Amino acid sequence: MDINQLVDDCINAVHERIRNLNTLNVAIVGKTGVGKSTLVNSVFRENLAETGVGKPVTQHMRKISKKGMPIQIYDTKGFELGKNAQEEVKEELRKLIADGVKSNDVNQAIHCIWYCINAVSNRIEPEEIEWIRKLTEDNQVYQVPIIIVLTQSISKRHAQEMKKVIENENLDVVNVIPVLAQDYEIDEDYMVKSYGLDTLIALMEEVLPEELEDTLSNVQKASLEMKIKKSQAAVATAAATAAGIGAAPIPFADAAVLIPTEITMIASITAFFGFELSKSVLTSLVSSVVGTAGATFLGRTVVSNLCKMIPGIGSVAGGAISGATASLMTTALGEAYIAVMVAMFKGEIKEKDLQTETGRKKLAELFKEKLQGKKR
Ligand SMILES: Nc1nc2c(ncn2[C@@H]2O[C@H](COP(=O)(O)OP(=O)(O)O)[C@@H](O)[C@H]2O)c(=O)[nH]1
Ligand SMILES: [Mg+2]
Repeated sequence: MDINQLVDDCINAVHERIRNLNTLNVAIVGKTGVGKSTLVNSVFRENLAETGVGKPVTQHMRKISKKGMPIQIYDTKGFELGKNAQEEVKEELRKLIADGVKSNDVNQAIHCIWYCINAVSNRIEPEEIEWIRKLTEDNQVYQVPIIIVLTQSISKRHAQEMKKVIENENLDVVNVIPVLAQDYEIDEDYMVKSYGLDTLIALMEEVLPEELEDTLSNVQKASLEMKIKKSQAAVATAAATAAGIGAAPIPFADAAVLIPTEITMIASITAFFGFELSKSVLTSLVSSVVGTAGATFLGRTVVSNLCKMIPGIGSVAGGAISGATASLMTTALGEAYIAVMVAMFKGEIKEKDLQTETGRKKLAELFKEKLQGKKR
């Protein structure tokens, strides 16, 4: 198998993995100006609210989506316009939820509602509390999780007080989460750092049905922790599969039988990080895994390179790969790939770096470090 073929297989596997993700549908309610769009842009990748396509679906609601992203946001407008408008929003939302359930399709269902209240204001309007209470009553049938998000919570103490006031209302919501979606500049010398978005994602992970967990990891950018945790689970699964394959020891030259398992693992990790990697980037990644840029064949080359790199595998008995070795190799590869994804997520490695010789060297170094079990 040559590298080009391997890269193509990887790309296809990544596309397939992403294509198979279910679509997450979130409805967001709240007055104009509370910070709904800012929240969406900060929680989800690609500045969704800004760059996505918004399509009116009802009088007070538009659906924001973007090609290649398995998420749809139902964004309300006009909630501040008074009682009539608020009644209409509730009715439209109720219908949206009911239609979703009727469709019997997970991709059409509303999975979560964010009710946004601006924490800068000093009080919560009783009419808003009553609106939420009515919504939760209607919601007894379908039980869509409702999260109250306290947006622009510049003062944490103040936000906590507001959270308590709301909690004392005993509304049937999953939680009240204070967030500051973007850093807030008080003056030249003082900046309040954004916070709370990872808590919101952790809560989403808890309340969403399992079939949307992979999607959440893909579309969100607020919790690196979630991406890493899910990726490590994919590595553990692949390592277990590899151990099974190696249970009857594999001759050195046939190590390529492990490749499909490893491609599946790489595809999952890529999907959890939500990168759309171009062919040239994946080529760089794959060639650095293989080690020598000029290597055309996997199998013996890769395995012997890996065995040299990973401590404890040097002594492969009888020229065959055991289950334990297959599992170790797969784990090392997975960990190395996660490390690269993390570096890319943090912007330490840029996609365009991978087109350059220096960038590729850096990547190869990182792989080598990881394969040798070094911590960065
Ligand atoms: N610094 C900062 N500004 C915010 C935040 N949330 C909202 N804003 C500002 O508040 C204004 C209204 O926010 P927007 O997201 O458009 O509210 P929407 O009408 O609910 O979508 C904008 O000028 C935002 O820049 C935040 O978390 N941090
Ligand atoms: Mg908006």
